[in-house]
Amino acid sequence: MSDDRVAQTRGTLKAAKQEHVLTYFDQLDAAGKAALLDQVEAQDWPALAELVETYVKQAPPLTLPTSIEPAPYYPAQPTKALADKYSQARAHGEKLIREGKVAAFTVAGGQGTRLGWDGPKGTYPATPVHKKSLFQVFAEYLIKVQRKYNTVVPWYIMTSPLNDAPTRAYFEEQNYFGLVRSDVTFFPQGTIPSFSLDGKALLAAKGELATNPDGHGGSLRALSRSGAIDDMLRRGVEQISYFQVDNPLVKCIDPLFIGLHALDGAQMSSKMVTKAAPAEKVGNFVLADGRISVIEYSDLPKELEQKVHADGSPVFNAGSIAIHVIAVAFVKQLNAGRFGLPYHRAVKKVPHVDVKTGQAVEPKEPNAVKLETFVFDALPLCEKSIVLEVVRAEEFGPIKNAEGADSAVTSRELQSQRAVRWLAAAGVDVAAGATVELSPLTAIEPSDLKSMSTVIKPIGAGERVAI
Ligand code: UD2
Repeated sequence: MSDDRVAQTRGTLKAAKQEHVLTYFDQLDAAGKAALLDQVEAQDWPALAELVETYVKQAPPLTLPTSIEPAPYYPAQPTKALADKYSQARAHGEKLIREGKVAAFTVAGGQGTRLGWDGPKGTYPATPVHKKSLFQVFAEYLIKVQRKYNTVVPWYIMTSPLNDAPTRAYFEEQNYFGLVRSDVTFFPQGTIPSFSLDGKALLAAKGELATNPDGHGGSLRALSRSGAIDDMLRRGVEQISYFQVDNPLVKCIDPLFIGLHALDGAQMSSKMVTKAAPAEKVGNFVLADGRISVIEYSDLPKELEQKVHADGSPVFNAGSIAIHVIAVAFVKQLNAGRFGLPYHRAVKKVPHVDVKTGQAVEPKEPNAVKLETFVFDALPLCEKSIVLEVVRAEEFGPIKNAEGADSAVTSRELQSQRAVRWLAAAGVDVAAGATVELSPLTAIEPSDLKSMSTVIKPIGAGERVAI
């Protein structure tokens, strides 16, 4: 490796007040030196130096928009006036799907620390009877859509450098669940150094920066840098159906949502559920200075959170479930300019090497700042954005925690209850207390079960059945 390269990197780090990163450089072997230089050069140090001042050394002051109103939304049940629009939108969404203009996109780069699962979160056993993984549920959903509409829905999965290899290996092992391999694309998201509270980039080892994934907001850049957007354009894909890896109830591809978004000429749209309680820990959809935006639960002023209508119902009732449709042209346009999403700051425990002593430190208290961007912060950049209300029990049952709320136990229960509702609506006799798993290959919406009542045997109390 050239002395010039090392000198240049030292200079860049020095200008950013981060020269300690190369403290142990001379002790590394040739491969170690090259790896550290590669890692350092991949970061934008002048930009990081600014971030350290604005976001790391102190939390930036919270600036709220001047006007915060509830966001307008399409209701889950169309009013009479909207009934025709919903039918047209569904038909339009189906047309786009049939014509191969829709892709699925899963953000699966998170560290999943709350779940305590030793592997990519998408490999977590999610379903109530067969314990199929989250990835399998989505794969079956996409196979069903492809069969139903005689089309191809390419699937893009954003990983992180930490879980990319095990995610790919898992799909290989499972033979892609029957999907066509060339229609499934993995790409890792970006990372950003984790900083000490006084703004120094931490070292995970003597020859390695400690980094964290740059948040799901990083997906908007990673889609472009990885070549995924070019691949979509080659395939004629116009709309991206975006969902998180943690929700097995998600409608991976929803013709109504896609159709409403496309007919209204929106760039990025969102689904919302009525919050379970005013202080529920989800982002809030608002109209902020005239633009649809999400304000995190922790940032919504208390008086707005608790504000009620005359009938006592909360005014800010629209919770984000992190499901979006994003126009390919919008992602391309963002990346053509210099767009930057705001950073969010979290203080966490990050093990590291102490540069003064060379000793490994396992912190007992939070010692580091992790910076992330959030995808919903792109909403105010849209000229047009719509919000569609959906029924929580039908579309939201995430697995986030090892136990308690939003755990595998609650999600499996919700999956089974939804299956029972759909089967009962199709005329199948299901006794209370049964556990039912409905594969997306069988049905992705209640109408797929029409006329199944004659084929499916009645299900007795206490039975565990997978259909
Ligand atoms: C998110 C939303 C919350 C609500 C909830 C619904 C934020 C900040 N909050 O909360 O408002 O909508 O979801 O379930 O988004 N991910 C990456 N890369 C990263 C970080 C995350 O791919 O660098 C993925 C992660 O794999 C997961 C998703 O983003 O699929 C959500 O991440 P989270 O668990 O940090 O978000 P959560 O549950 O706190």
